[in-house]
Amino acid sequence: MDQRSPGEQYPHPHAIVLTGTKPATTDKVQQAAPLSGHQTTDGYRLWLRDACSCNLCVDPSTRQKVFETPKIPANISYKSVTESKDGKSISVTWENDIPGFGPEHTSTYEKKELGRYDNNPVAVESLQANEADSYKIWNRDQVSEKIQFIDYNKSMENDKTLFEVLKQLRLYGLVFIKNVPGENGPAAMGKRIGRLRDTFYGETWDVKSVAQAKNVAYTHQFLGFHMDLLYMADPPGFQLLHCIKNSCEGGESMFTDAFYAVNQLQSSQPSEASILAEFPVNYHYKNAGEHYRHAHPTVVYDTAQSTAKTRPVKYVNYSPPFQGPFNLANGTSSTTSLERLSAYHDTVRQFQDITEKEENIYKYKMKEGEMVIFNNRRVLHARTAFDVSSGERWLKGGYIDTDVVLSKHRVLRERFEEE
Ligand SMILES: O=C(O)CCC(=O)C(=O)O
Ligand SMILES: [Fe+2]
Ligand SMILES: [Zn+2]
Repeated sequence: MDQRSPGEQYPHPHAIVLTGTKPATTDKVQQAAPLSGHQTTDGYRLWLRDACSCNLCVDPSTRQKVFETPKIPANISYKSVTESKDGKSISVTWENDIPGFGPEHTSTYEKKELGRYDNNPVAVESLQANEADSYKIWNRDQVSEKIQFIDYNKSMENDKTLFEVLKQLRLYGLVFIKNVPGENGPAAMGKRIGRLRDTFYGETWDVKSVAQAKNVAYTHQFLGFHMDLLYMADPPGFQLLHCIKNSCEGGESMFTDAFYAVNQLQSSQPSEASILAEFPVNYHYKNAGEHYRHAHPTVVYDTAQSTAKTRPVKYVNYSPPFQGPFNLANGTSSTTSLERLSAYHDTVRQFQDITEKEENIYKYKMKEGEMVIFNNRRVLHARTAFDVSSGERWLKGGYIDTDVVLSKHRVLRERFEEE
């Protein structure tokens, strides 16, 4: 939170408060060396000033930016640019700096750090779990080779092991934890990673077959491939399911990589695949005193990373059991016209065919004491029917937000993968 009111001056003891901006001296040649090329442009000057993270510009305690980008004068320029003796950093002083910043303000930048941002819009986003070059799409054989069952105690006690868990999630969106004690693995793991997402199902919830179930998951029926909570605007990024009892016949878990299916469609029918990103699908949950609804397209591309050649997928939204009727714009050329519905239907059928092919499904009957964690915006989950007369089945579930997982991942990555 910003404690200052807008317009209040910057509280630096030595700052000289200017009330206006001086016009730039046009007769003075800019001393921009050792900067060169695009780094001498007006745009880069603005970028560099904005990026200063000295103790005057970024509060050392909160680590938050103290000035606002619009306050940078358009005519700001370099007073001096010098390179450090070891050549690893540069220091800049400013002409026409932001009002309130005096001559003592020196901006210092690590060249390596500048390079990270330079000409690389992806650099800042490169820690995204769904980043194109960091996820590996899979079919059954590929994931079977890579899937890991990681020891619970090790992942709780050892940060490097937890990093392995998060890495599996980033790459494949699927990981298993074994030797999970007690009856609430999601609560413990949620706390270990950060915190669980609380929903109307509770912080954690029980997947058991019950009478008058309020969700198809809480029955013994076959449950087809789906994602959870798509009737919300921001569905949870990750889901945890801890198997406490599974002595019934049936009740096998199935997982399939929806990104793989999109990828296959894209390469075989690029023109048809695009409708998956355009046609909105309604999801709803209206039951037991709740009424949630939200529309999502089946595919969301990561526009921040698109190039002419690739269209990396950011999310897939697919959850047939929770679908509501489609909106219709009869007789118009709108996204949701009847014609477009037919085209959508055609393509989503092909999408489903791919996700349901046996060679694309990782099928596994979870044992007591095992917990699966998967990316709910990428990997579809399903389970086979089970026979309640033959035993007992009980899973404990929970959700974690993508941001929470990414935050932990970034912190651990910095420790264990220092580039
Ligand atoms: O019973 C299962 O294995 C999965 C149930 C389910 O889809 C869920 O809890 O989200
Ligand atoms: Fe589910
Ligand atoms: Zn600064």
